Amino acid sequence: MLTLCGFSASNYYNKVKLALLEKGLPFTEELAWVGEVDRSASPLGKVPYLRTPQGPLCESAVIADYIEAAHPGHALVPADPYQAAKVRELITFLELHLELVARNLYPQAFFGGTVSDTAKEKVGAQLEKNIAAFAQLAKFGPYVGGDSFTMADCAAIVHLPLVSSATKIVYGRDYLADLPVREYLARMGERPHVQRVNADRKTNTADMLARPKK
Ligand SMILES: N[C@@H](CCC(=O)N[C@@H](CS)C(=O)NCC(=O)O)C(=O)O
Repeated sequence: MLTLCGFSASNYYNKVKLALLEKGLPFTEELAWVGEVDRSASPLGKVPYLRTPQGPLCESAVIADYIEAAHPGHALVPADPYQAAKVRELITFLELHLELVARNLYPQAFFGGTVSDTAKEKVGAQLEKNIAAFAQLAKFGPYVGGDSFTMADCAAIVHLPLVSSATKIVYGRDYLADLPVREYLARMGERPHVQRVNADRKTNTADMLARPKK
């Protein structure tokens, strides 16, 4: 049995949860807020982490690779090595070149803090460049990598909305507006497992906000 640990307001957690659901794998969830992480399983204290019959694993991309390799049924990564690499290429762009850059804006966008003008300028320029590069790779036809649902969609469904919201709030403009992201997310939102992940995210976000501040 697999146990996914973390909390449903986390997009990294949801990327793995969606992959497990789409693959039809049985799993349980173990709630672990930031600060309550089992550091023997996730030494940096980050979520998600996965308990497997062989031991724990952390880092969402690594966990996604493990799930796919250990349970090849309902494949979310193509068997062809080149096509598989194209899926991983998209995931790398989404995680590293979009989400991780946009994350510098989150203190102001979502947590009531501020980001300096210098940082805003630097992050804005980096995002413009990275989004243009991502646009060259993404197909949205109808899935992010082309004609089938893959692990890249599990990443796109959780990462793209945050990039849109953060840029809209901080710069007054959605930096993804020129891509068909809204239509894509609406299409993906029709999938029952995406609906479940989104519903759990809303409930868990409310729980998180209601927690006493430490
Ligand atoms: N590279 C990690 C990032 C995970 C991550 O940053 N998770 C956030 C929650 S969304 C977290 O645990 N933050 C707490 C911290 O960094 O201490 C992954 O892909 O799993």
